[in-house]
Amino acid sequence: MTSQESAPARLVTIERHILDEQAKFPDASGDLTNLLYDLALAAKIIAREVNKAGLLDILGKAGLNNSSGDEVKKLDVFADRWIYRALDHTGRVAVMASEESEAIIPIPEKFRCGKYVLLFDPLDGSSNIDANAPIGTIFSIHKKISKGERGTLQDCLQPGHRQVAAGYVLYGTSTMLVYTTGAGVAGFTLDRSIGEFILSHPNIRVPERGKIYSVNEQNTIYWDPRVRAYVDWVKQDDKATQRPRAARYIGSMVADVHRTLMYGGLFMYPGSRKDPKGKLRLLYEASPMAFVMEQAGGAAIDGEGRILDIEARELHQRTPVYMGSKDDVSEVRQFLSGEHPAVRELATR
Ligand code: FBP
Repeated sequence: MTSQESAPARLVTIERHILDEQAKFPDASGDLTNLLYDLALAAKIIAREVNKAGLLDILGKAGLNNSSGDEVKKLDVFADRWIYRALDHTGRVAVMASEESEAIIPIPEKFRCGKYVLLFDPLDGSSNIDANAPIGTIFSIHKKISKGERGTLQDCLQPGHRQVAAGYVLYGTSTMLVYTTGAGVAGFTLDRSIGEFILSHPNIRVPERGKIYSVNEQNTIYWDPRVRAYVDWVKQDDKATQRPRAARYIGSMVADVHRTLMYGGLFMYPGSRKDPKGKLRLLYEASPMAFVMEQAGGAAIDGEGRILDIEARELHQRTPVYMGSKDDVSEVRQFLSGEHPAVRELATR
């Protein structure tokens, strides 16, 4: 086999891929392309710090609390700051919103505003940082809809089906960036030796049916009986319906959803008596991951309808989340609506 034959089919950097995607939109100005570049750059810088977190004084708490009263980690602050600095001066963004900031983040007056809106969770799964478990960054991009020159809260509170792009960076065994612009999902792996995100997962498709369920069962006692019935049901023995299913839960949404994209199954963070709307944030976590999941052939609901159809009212609103393989999502939906025979049988007991 010649060296040419052994080389990867096509060596495609993320920059090359984004440009190819742009070519599909004849009137594209290139702003979205460059915005995605900027995010890829920020991801490389954050990956560098995450990768050597154990060696630097960057682990542990920053002694701050974010808008939801969660304790902020030093790496959160670092990631938040670098994403902001990669985007604030580019003239491509009109306003930003971060899970770590109470209010919207305006573009400094000295810089021009652009036509896009960036919402991001700078470091998702931060409770895993000090345990060196996978963490991630999540981003969601919308078009500016408000009339004025500067972006507003209204620009940030748009339903998920209006996203023009979304994705995440997974800081795991390798660093991956996975994104969609509404024409399928592609994954890139960071080759640190050349500092490039290389196309490693073209056209990601989630299996129609999975054998894995992913949920924090610590909250079982607070769940609606129909949610409990579903989790009990997946543990029973029935080969015809791929049961019992394997339980997998990392406690970092990016890592749990990425595994679900690769292997299929269901990731869920239900509402409960304790937190009726669950824990995950609509704008920074559920909506962008739902866009990716649907673009990969999967589904994402809040227990009733599509997560991408939820009207956003507040910047930090939360939503229950059920996403993954199409068949698994329709199954859990049947439990939540009370239609599934196993739930109806419960009602007769
Ligand atoms: P952060 O974005 O603040 O880290 O919180 C979100 C998160 O860590 C998700 O990544 C994960 O799915 C979930 O919270 C884990 O919550 P729990 O510890 O309750 O299972």
